[in-house]
Amino acid sequence: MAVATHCPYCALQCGITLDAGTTPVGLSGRNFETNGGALCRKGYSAAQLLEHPERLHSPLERGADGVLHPVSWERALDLVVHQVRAVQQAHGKDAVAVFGSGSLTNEKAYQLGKFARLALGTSRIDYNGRFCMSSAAAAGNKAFGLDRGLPFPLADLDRAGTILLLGSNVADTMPPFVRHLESARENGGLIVSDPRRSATAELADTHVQPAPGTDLQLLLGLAHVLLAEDLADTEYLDARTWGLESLRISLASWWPERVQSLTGVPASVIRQTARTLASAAQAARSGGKPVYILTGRGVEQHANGTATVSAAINLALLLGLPGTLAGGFGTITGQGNGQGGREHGQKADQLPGYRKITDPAARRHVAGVWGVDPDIIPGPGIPAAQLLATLGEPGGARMLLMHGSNPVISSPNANRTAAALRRLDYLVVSDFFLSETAAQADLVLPVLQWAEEEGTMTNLEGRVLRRRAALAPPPGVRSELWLLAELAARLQAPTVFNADPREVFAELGRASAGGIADYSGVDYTSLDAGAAVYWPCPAGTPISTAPGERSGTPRLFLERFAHPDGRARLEPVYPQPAAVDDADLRPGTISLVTGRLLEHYQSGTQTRRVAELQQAAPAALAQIHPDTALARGISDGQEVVLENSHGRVEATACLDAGIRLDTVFLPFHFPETQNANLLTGDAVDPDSSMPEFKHAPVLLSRLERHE
Ligand SMILES: Nc1nc2c(c(=O)[nH]1)N[C@H]1C(S)=C(S)[C@@H](COP(=O)(O)OP(=O)(O)OC[C@H]3O[C@@H](n4cnc5c(=O)[nH]c(N)nc54)[C@H](O)[C@@H]3O)O[C@H]1N2
Ligand SMILES: Nc1nc2c(c(=O)[nH]1)N[C@H]1C(S)=C(S)[C@@H](COP(=O)(O)OP(=O)(O)OC[C@H]3O[C@@H](n4cnc5c(=O)[nH]c(N)nc54)[C@H](O)[C@@H]3O)O[C@H]1N2
Ligand code: SF4
Ligand SMILES: [Mo]
Repeated sequence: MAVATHCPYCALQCGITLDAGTTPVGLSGRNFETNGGALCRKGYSAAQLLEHPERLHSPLERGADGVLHPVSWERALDLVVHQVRAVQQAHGKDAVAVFGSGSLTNEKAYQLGKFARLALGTSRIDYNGRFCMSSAAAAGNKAFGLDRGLPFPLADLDRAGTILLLGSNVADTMPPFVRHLESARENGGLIVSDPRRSATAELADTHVQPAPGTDLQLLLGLAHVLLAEDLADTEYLDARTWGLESLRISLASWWPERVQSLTGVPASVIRQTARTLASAAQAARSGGKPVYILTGRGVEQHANGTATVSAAINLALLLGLPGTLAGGFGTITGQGNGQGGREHGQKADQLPGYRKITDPAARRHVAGVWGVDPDIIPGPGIPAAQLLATLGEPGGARMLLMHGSNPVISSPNANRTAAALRRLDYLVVSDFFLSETAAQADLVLPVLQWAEEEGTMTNLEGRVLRRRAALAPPPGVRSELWLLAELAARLQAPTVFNADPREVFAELGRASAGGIADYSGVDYTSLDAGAAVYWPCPAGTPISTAPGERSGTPRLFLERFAHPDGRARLEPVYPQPAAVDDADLRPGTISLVTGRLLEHYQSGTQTRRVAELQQAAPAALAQIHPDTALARGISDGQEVVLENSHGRVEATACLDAGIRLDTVFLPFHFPETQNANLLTGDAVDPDSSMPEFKHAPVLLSRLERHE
């Protein structure tokens, strides 16, 4: 029987039809608003992982021989409970930590947060979205009082005349997204900022190539020109924002020639771009084509990531765009449930509904839904990079439960993470494959994949979608909701944990009611009947199931921003000098930028197991400018070494004149000696705790083999 569901991978959540009646399971693109029926190679091949021979079918316990052996679920659950008790008795509640994921359904993300706080009584929970959306979230919260990646339906871009896309390579990371850039392209208005000529930059009418980590200065320069040339929308600024005067002061010294010297983007291009944006915005206000500013990880995954997104939002506000039909600002969420995953309590400082864990009223409300005393809910924990770095150290956690991340590959300074995981007393990893992190675990728990479970995901537009089961659970494999419910009961949690996704969603709705991300008006029945629902959607909101109609809040901020006074905040930002280890200030150092290839997803646990994807991109290629290579005696296809004070990576040179001379690019999908995160450091953004993934000083040389 054909089942309508969505792709397991990224936040575009393309529509998919699964047919379990065929062998192998049939998978095809389904006409859905974000993808128009198209899928990328990852989506098309996703069903191959359902019946993959390396799929885990039994819990695995590390024996005295150091090897992982199959054990029964009974034993596995007992082991977890025994270890939790032993570790917490010896070292306190916070000695057990939980790490979640933007891949989890809303139901699992919610349940994991509740499990950490109530069943374990620990404050130590955070998730891999910290590595993904945190800078955009921090800046969105400051400016608008609310963080929803796109505060408008993606289809709104289909009318755009101008799009400024900063640090996003959707042509590789979300190929069907490109259709939503077509209108701007036809208008000659697609402007892309990327230090390399990415597949997306290739599509642009204007490609600016700032030095890695300098988009902040570029954006300050653009905003400076708007104010210096009187091009800002003062009527909008007066009516809908606060802070113009302090913003003006902060921008005074960012004249284009100074910005050129820091970014490498010519002053003339900065002036021209600012004027183009201003005239397009002015035209849009009088009924012309809308103007959008969008950010991706390229500008967010820096120690100045939050400041950079704030600068991009300031630019959009100066142009009078957010909260109008003349355009807007948005950030392109990454993981499948990167949006919902950041709303329901996986974050160290958060309770469901995007509530603050430090807010007494929020604690009372959520405790009421959970049927517990608010005082037993722990306070805020610590962010992901810090949580990982301190494992096994005094004050750090000694036991870790991992759900949906593979930090041996994907966390910054991977050598440090691997050492931290080794210091743990006990590591439990839930996954469907033996990821590099699972391979280090004391206990591995096999869980269901997307096509075997029911649930909801919230896509990059804030639209709540149904993930549907097309296949029965394989033998030996359990759902994570079942797992958490069983463990909670055995740990004598002070409240009930339901294992039925529909029930959990209804509870999540109640817990989120009155919060920023209010889901209380959403239910499975209306989603199943085809309703397009965007949060916030408080209980009682009329829901339409008519095709083409939208319910909830498809467009945020049209009347007011989410701050109590309804106004957006202009946030003055002052660039801070980059923190670089002295050891890395050597002559000949260039900037390592990391990111994604079309064929692979994240740490590669899934896509490196799909033969056609693995064959298409089997190993790490280092993208290097031919002149940079020539100066180091490197030719195309040769083995190279990249090194710095954190580690050393081997890769194959791929010469490409589209990348800056001072920059080298590596994908982060590969393990062992090809793991790009061996080179990323410990710096994090002061507001969001986002690691500096996109900028690391490295020395590049030819690999000399001494056999
Ligand atoms: N194929 C594939 N698709 C994916 C994923 C995947 O792993 N593989 N992951 C999903 C997830 S979780 C995410 S978060 C998204 C990420 O999607 P994107 O943000 O599009 O992906 P990245 O490749 O991380 O970075 C985008 C671009 O930023 C550029 N960049 C690096 N440093 C800078 C800089 O300082 N300034 C500017 N302007 N640009 C810079 C890089 O050269 C790169 O082309 O993709 C989602 N889709
Ligand atoms: N150098 C560098 N590093 C980066 C980035 C970068 O651009 N450069 N990007 C960062 C970003 S944006 C992200 S999002 C992270 C992502 O990196 P990770 O957090 O490692 O994410 P995945 O590779 O998706 O890992 C998910 C793991 O969970 C499993 N999994 C998937 N779904 C489920 C589920 O429902 N339940 C359970 N229990 N397991 C599941 C998968 O099999 C896989 O092993 O990487 C970050 N790291
Ligand atoms: S673009 Fe994203 S959601 Fe769509 S098929 Fe590819 S991985 Fe799946
Ligand atoms: Mo991400």
